[in-house]
Amino acid sequence: MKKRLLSLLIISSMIVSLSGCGAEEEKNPEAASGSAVSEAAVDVTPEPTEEPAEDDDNLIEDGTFDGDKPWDVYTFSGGSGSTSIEDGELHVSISDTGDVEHGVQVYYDGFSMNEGTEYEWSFDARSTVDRTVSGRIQINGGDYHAYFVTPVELTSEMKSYSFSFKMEEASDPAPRMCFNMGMQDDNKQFKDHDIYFDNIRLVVKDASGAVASAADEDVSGIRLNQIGYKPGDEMNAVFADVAIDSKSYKIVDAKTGKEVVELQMPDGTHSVTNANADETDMAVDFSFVSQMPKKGTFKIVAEDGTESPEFKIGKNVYDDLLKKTVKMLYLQRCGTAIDKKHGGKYSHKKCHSKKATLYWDEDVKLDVSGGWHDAGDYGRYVVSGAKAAADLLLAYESYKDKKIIDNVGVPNSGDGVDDLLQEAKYELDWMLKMQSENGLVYSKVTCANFPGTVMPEKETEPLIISYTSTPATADFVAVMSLAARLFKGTKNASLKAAAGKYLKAAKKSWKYLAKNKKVKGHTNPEGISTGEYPDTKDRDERLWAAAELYRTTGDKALIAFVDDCAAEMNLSGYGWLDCGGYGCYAALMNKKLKKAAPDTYKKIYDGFFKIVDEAAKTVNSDDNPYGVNRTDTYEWGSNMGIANDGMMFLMASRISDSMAYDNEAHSQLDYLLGKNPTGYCFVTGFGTKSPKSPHHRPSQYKEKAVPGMLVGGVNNGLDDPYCQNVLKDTPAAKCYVDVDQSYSTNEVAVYWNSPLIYLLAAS
Ligand code: G3I
Ligand code: 9MR
Ligand code: ZN
Repeated sequence: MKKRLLSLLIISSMIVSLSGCGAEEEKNPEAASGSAVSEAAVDVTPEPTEEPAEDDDNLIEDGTFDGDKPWDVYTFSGGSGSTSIEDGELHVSISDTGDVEHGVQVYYDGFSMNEGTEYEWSFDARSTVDRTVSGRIQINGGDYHAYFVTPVELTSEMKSYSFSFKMEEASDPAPRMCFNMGMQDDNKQFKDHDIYFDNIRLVVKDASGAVASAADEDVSGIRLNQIGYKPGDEMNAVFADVAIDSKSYKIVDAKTGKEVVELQMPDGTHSVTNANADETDMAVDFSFVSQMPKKGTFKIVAEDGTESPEFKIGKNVYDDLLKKTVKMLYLQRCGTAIDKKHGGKYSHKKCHSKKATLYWDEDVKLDVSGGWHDAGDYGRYVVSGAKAAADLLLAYESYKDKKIIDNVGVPNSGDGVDDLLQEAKYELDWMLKMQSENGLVYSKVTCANFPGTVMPEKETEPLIISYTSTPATADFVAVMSLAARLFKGTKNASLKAAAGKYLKAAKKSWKYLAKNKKVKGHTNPEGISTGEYPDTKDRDERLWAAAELYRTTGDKALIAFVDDCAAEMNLSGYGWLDCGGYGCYAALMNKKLKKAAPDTYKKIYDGFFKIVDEAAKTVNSDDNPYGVNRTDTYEWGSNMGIANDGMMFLMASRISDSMAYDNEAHSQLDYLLGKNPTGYCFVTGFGTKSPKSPHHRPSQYKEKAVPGMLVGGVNNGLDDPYCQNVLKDTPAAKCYVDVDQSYSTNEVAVYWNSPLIYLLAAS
């Protein structure tokens, strides 16, 4: 803060934008202008403040800029600027406003606002050119509409501004205060100039009208799989901070409330301190209760009356869930129209079908239409897509004898061909188009930036193909080889024809990799801000590629490559980043390898089972009531990690030709479906308590979540501004929030659904 006598300011004609959020505004995430929610009363108190008031009640930390942390700046569409602290003021240096209002946006996140409360917003500001900027307090995500917006006319003289307004919308625990300093309504663009702010204050003026917000209530303190169990499954619940001294509990019929059976706590049941969830937990095993009926819908009732969510027992408990998780992939299809019959509310016109341009050569335009939209965004990425397609193919390969999945409710359902294969084919046919001349595979095709909350066909910015990478290329080889093998074994002519093409493509890319051992990693090219999927190592991908291609072709020349890549650090993972686990599986299910190279086989076998057994130990450890393979680290997309662990255990059972790890696998499914510290069944539309507001553009646009989507889940890395605000004091294992702004906990993705599909196909 600079001590100065501020000049007198009279705000005479304050215009408050009351325009709604039109479709045009939704195009760019940070763009939307004011909504009709806040009525601004302009405070025309022209009192200059010589000494600022005591600032204890300021909701903005260091609004006087006495520290050394400037606000952050976001630039878009030609805008360019930076921030610094200069002489106790926030200095914004702008070299180009760009051509949209939010071309340069300086922002502050980290406060909260309550419905019905009146606020006063004040600050001092000046600019080296006479111009208008837009002061906004807005929702920080979705359509970014403003709770309060006002033009701020700046001159070279430091003036103070003050506004008061009432928060008319629902309380927001994580809004954004910002100044949009791009091109304003009068279409004026500016080049080099500087803007200064000081004494930024937001204070509660009148809280008497505040509306109490409904707390997000837990369904109950008993956590269990909210979908249910098949007869014979291991069944267990966690009593989290409730009834932990219970000696008995009841199972009641959920509909009639009638007691089915009263049970004593099994011997050895005891409570433990669960530091990561900040709870005292008691794991209760009710698996082998012979009195338990084979069919029905039930609840657990603890001694103190606490009730669990409902769960079913029955042979078909997962059928509907499996169908919807596969249908989700169909609804993610790009480059095609989704009709009313199959898409219902989420039907849409053909999207993303224009040719895409190579990032490094604008003269080259390619047809790379097709594939799935990756997640809540509409990008299409090879490494994540390969993982998703592989899971479907492996689920088919492993469980086809148990059931054919041909009733998902997509156009090709009921044709006698497994829907998992057809859905995977949709992605693989797109991936073929991503193969470049020399065999290297392009990493992704996206627009330069993420779009606003629009349906897919409304994302019409130019499509850009990013650089090739060796991880993408090796993934391509692996999944094409796998598909070729499986498709060849079907009776379907179109799949058989595809098998030939896939194998040819796999060999071409492998040829490149075999000759070029150097890793070519991937990072975002400058100016592209969509998903990065950065990866700088490719030995795990190469292991998978060589093992899968060898399993399909029997070409012994590949053994040396398998052996070469089979070092311990490359043997784990089933994700877009680490995928050595797939390589192990391809190698260890291959009798040819065992025979031709027993040492290599043993090396991989030992390495793989070391990982599996360590994971099983953690899952089963006494102080780990939720039975997952992790303690204090929940990364972005942890639900994928947990589903992947489930796959790993099932694969270990298959490799060892036993059911040795099936219970551990089921425990991962239980976590995803409700036996976790958040009490959420993490799949939209399923369970007693499930995500309602996923970060998924079609769901956000339609204001109703597509059913059957697994959200990312707990993430104590707090990787988005919303959860940074709201979850900062939350224990690790509970860092999840069902709000669409929180893309780092509540987004969905095709490759998060796919390992869940694998688990459900196995169940
Ligand atoms: O590799 C480290 C690991 O060593 C460490 O133990 C762990 C602990 O946090 O972090 C690991 O890195 C994480 C990495 O994912 C791998 O799991 C990063 O912290 C984390 O930020 C990173 O998140 C990824 C995110 O993009 C940001 O890059 C997610 O996995 C990935 O699923 C997500 O993908 C996005 C796409 O970019 C765009 N489309 C939507 C999609 C889903 O959100
Ligand atoms: O929608 C985007 C999501 O798919 C990504 O996983 C995420 C991280 O890259 O980013 C989301 O987009 C947000 C962007 O990163 C920052 N501005 C807000 C965007 C949407 O809320
Ligand atoms: Zn599309």
